[in-house]
Amino acid sequence: MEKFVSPTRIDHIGIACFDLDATVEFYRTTYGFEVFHREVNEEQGVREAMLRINGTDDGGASYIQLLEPTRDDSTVAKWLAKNGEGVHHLAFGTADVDATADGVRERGVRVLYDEPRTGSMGSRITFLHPKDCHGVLTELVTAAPETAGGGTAGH
Ligand code: MC0
Repeated sequence: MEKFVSPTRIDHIGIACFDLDATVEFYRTTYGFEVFHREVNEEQGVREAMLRINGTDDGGASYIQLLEPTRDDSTVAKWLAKNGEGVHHLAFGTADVDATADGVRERGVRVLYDEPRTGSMGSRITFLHPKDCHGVLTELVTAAPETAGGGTAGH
C-alpha cells in the first residue's frame, strides 16, 4: 500500500441554492463575504460562486461554494428537488487528489470517478459516495497551482 496522502484543509462547503445571485447577496449583506470567483461548469451542470473565507496553514484557502443548477437533470437539481436548499457537500483539500482517492478507495469507500475531473478554478476533483461517508457527499480537491496559495484577487 502506497503512503496515504491525508487531506489538509476544508477546501469548501458546497451549498445548493435556487437563485445564485440572491444567495450571493445574502452572504454579502449578512457576513460581508465577497465573490472571489464565478464560473459555469457544464460537465457538473452548475453555475457557481466561490466566496473566499480564509487562508489555511498548508498555503491553501477555504471557500463557501454556492451552486445553482444549469439543467434539470444535474445532480444539484435532483438534490434540490428532493431536499430544498442547503449544504450539498463537503470538500477536503489535498496536495495529491489521485493519491488520496487511491488511499480512500483501498479503505473500501466508493470513489465516484476513475480519474479526477475538472472543478472550480481549474482544480482537479473527485467525489466519494455519501452512503460510504455517513451521509455526507464528500469531494476531494487539489487546487490548480496558480490558486493553491489561496490567491489575493478575484477572477
Ligand atoms: C444524493 N444523496 C446524498 C446526496 N446526493 N446524500 C448526501 N448528500 C448528497 N449531496 C443520497 C440520496 O439521498 C440517496 O439516498 C442516495 O444518495 C442516492 O441518490 P440519488 O438521488 O438516487 O442520486 P444518484 O445515485 O443518481 O446520485 C447520487 C450521487 C451523485 C452522489 C452519486 O449526486 C453524484 O455523482 N454526485 C457527485 C457530483 C456532484 O454532486 N456534482 C455537483 C457539484 P436514499 O437513502 O434516498 O437512497 S459540482 C462541484 O462541486 C464542482 C463544480 C467543484 O466543487 O468544483
